[in-house]
Amino acid sequence: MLPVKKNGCEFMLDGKKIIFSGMQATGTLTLGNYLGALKNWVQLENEYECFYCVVDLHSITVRQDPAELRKRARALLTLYIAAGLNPEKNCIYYQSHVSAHAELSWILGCFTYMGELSRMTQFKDKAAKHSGNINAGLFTYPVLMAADILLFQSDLVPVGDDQKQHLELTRDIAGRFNSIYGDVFTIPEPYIAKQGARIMSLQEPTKKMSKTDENPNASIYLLDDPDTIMRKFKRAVTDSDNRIIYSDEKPGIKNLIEIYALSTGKGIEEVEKEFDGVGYGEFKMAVGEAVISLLKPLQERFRELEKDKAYIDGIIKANAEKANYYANKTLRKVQKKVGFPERIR
Ligand code: ATP
Ligand code: LTN
Repeated sequence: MLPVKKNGCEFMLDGKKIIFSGMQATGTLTLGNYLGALKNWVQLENEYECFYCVVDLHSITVRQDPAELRKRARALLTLYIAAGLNPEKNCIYYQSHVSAHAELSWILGCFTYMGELSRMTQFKDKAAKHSGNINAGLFTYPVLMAADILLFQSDLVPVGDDQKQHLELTRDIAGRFNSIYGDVFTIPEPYIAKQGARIMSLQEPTKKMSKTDENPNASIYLLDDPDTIMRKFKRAVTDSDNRIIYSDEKPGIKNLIEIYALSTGKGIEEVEKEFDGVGYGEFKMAVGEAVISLLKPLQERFRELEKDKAYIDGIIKANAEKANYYANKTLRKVQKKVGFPERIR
């Protein structure tokens, strides 16, 4: 493979465009995380050079139990692989194993305005939800996210549409830095799927499905057993009109149609036709069955991988080395640009 120079940083990436994304180890992944993000990542590995991070630094913006966090972070990394990401082709790693994330975040924080950060809707939502712990990390969370993305000279960032605002801020910070110091960072583009970008809560379908929802019936977790999945769909909040139509006025049914369509690979209109005249009870069972079949192979693969400690450890080690290598290239360049003294070797 030939080294490729990208903004002065050497990338041995065969000229492919670079993709970066991450997920927080704050809970077990939901169907929303899968359909809105992870499932789409799997299709990108041949065309792009991909980095997928378990963003454990971000996770501590909300108080975590240490043993639980460690366990969840490992489960998340294992789920990335179980969902089909080949760890030989995709660099799957823990954010906390690459200290450049935190170092670049500090520097970028000095190029980000308080006003910009206070406009972030995720901050407002999380501050309201955790009113007893509105810490500075929660506020500067998007700066760390910008550092994640910019460290790898990423071209594209596949995320659900809740992250669009953070992506725009990342672009602003990168542009601001480049306008002072020259072309240091690649300006990333969001990569948001048309369908599935926002899977909604089964209990409050006007709110996104989230892995930290207090009501476990609101979310389908990727490791839920078939009975639990079926029970949650049967209890899903809908309306009393009993017609299966994809409409903004029927958020519960709209969400179920979308989940069914994405799980089976069918189009929205095809689904409407298939269930024309069918009652909600029967439809909910069909959605449950479709999701159970969708998740079955992933769950089986997860159980196998979980037992293979040496294999997962090997991936963690090798990929952390790769990620450190590329991240440090950008970090050293940034440090030089802002005027930090050269390292004596
Ligand atoms: P938390 O509950 O801790 O806020 P979360 O479930 O929102 O977490 P994240 O770790 O913040 O999940 O997000 C991981 C990825 O999943 C992101 O790309 C995000 O855009 C996507 N995502 C999260 N929730 C949904 C959803 N309901 N529908 C579609 N995509 C989603
Ligand atoms: N903020 C994101 C998680 C995240 C991320 C990233 C996504 C952290 N760093 C870099 C894409 C690229 C979230 O809450 N879903």
